[in-house]
Amino acid sequence: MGQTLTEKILDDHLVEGELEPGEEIGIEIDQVLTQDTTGTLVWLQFDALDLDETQTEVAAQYCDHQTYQFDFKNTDDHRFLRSAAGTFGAYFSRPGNGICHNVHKENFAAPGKTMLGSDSHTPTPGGLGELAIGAGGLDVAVAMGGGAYYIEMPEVVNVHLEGELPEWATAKDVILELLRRLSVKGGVGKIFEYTGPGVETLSVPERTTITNMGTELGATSSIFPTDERTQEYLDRVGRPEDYEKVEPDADADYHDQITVDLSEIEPLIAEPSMPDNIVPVREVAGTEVDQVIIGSCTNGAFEDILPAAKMLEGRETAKTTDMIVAPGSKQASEMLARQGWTAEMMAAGVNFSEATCGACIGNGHVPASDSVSLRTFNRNFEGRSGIEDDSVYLCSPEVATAAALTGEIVDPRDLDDVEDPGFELADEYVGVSGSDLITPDEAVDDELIKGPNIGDVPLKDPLPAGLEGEILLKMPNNITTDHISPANADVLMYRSNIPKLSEFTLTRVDETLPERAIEADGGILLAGENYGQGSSREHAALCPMYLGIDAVLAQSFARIHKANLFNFGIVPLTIDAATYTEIDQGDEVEVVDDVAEAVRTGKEEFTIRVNGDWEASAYLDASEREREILADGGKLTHVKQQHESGDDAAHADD
Ligand code: MIC
Ligand code: SF4
Repeated sequence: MGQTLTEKILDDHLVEGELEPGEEIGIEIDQVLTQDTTGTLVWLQFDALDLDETQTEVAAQYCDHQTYQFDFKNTDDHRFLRSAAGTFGAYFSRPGNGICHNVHKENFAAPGKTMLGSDSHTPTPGGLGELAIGAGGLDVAVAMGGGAYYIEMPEVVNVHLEGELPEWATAKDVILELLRRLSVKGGVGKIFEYTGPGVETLSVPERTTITNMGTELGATSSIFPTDERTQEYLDRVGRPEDYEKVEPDADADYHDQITVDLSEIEPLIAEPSMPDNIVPVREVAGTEVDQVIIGSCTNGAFEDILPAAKMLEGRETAKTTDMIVAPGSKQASEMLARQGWTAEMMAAGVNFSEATCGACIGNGHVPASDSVSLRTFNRNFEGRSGIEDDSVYLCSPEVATAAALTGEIVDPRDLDDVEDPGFELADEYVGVSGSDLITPDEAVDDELIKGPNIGDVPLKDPLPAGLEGEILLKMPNNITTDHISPANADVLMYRSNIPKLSEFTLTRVDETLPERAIEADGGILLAGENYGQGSSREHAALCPMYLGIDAVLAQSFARIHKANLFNFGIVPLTIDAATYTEIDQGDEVEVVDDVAEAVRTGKEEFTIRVNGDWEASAYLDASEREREILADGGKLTHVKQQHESGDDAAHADD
């Protein structure tokens, strides 16, 4: 049997383990990406590990999430990040230069490489045949220091594309169709590999829309083979030499296959408030729309905004509907401006934003109360836009623009006088201003500059023998990291100040949680399926750890969040549905076994006693390495100990 493309790239980078689904493997990482709201912890931990220089081929620090700098603390974070990039040898992309995934795609994404990034949409360059994975900041820091990245070998699923997209159907609709079929947890433990004759009908930016939003399926990554379309894109962005042919063997053995006939795709939309709440646009046509935003790492590229600009040319947006365009990169902004499209869009009523994540996480353009917002983004989790009870829909730039023109949701196929603008690449990608991407050689700092809000990363004690506590919160299925550690303007400024950030932990579910956790001197959390889906932010584990949470009992965990729980010494135990139903908030739960001993010796089934009254089983699914990390009280302590004992963990093992 031949190999899948995923297996080939992993094989080339394998430093430990075997490529058997479910087995833990260690891989070498070529490129690393980090951004402003996870990056501060990455560098603080890089420094705490006594690492002094990045070892990967590319390490890039972007400033994209909080570029409006509402507070001096945001600006201090950016200054710290520039100083860290300079001190340790990373590229530094200045605030306003664009969203990490967009700028990385334009400048560094390359076939056959591996990448780790402290952002969940890191898989975006999969559209160019790069195997890119999102992870917690500490894992990224270790990889940047030359350490391997460890992961359970995912199952590789073949998404076989046939046919060609019809008029008005877009790449966004392809990934929405997969979300419709598979749901937000359909991709957990999987890598989606796209093959088939439909691949060559999609250009690189269309492919990266699909790989970007594969994250919403819960997938570890998504990847396309490379071909003439990849070469064409790399030629036009000025990096023809980065092209390499990468593809699966003809007889590659996939775990599963899904077929998507592109010719049957129609305009789709995700209704509030989950990215898998998909319906055909026609089903919700007529819904009045108050706000439309085009942007984000999914659909904020030059090629995504161009169709909107063409649709708007010579027309006006509805008086009831505000339209905002937030390009994904300054390069896209500059190109649109130079070609005259910015002026066309402005004349049509568009309000232009700087290149930023911004509204995607509730930083700016917060919808009005009781209003409808249509966005080309990838997530519409409740409250993420900055207001609880929001009504955010996700769709393609074409569907968004149709709504801006008519004031209501409309399938663009039903527009009378507007033609499908199609999808095209620019002849040449110009305008990456040299001063916005500072190379390691051009670094302007050589020591860390910390503002008063930038604190140390707290550590946890080694795992004790006894583990017991009150169930402080019982939560339903699909709790996101946005619930656990929100990311809007009031909160983001504390990403480098864990004691302060902890005060916001899970307050979107129950505002008394932080106070109660401190009063009770810690405790245990209880959740349903897919706990911790969404972002890679390790703050969603670090803050609960700071509040004294020792364990999370859940029916299942999202991949990155589970890794972050290990990294910060919180025990993630899986329970069945019946146990979940029977345990209530306020119950006292005790793990009967000697936890430290059981974790170290590889025990998988634990007994929990509830209210001293009845017992149930809870399971720990962890590799030997994860067990050691947990028992030591977290990865920072674990790696430091290995360092001190002469085992150069950060470079060799961990
Ligand atoms: C997101 O889309 O939720 C974020 C904000 O980009 C996060 C990173 C963060 O919390 O800083 C992600 O996707 O990992
Ligand atoms: Fe930024 Fe939104 Fe993309 Fe996250 S999903 S990186 S917040 S644009």
